[in-house]
Amino acid sequence: MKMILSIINHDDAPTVIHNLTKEGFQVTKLATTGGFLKAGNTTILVGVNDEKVDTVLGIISKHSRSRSQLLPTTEMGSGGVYSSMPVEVMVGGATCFVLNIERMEKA
Ligand code: 2BA
Repeated sequence: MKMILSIINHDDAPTVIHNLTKEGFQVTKLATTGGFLKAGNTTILVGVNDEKVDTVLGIISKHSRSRSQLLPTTEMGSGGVYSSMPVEVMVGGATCFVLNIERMEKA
């Protein structure tokens, strides 16, 4: 058995979760925050048998888009004048980790 841990954009989360549950997968959704942008994202947990991993990754990938986001930065220039120079960062689609699960129990 595997645990798929996938970090996705907030805007993609409802569609990803809808399509996973429609296909019979159980999903847990966590509200998370990216360390770099310090912006909210969504992490989903999906526990599945090994042979279903590619199906789940396919559904997540199909419904997750990459986006460019502007990261505000401030720099001190000559003469002590601050200027803001936003940096463009590409975010996503989804960042997925597939973890081995030794045992699952519903107690
Ligand atoms: P954030 O940490 O907020 O990162 C947002 C985006 O900023 C990243 O998109 C990447 O394009 C860029 N970025 C992140 N750290 C950077 C750095 N040190 N220098 C330059 N650019 C950087 P994604 O790679 O698509 O990641 C989206 C979100 O997925 C991340 O949000 C983070 O919450 C999570 N994530 C990605 N890789 C991870 C990893 N190896 N471990 C844990 N979480 C990860």
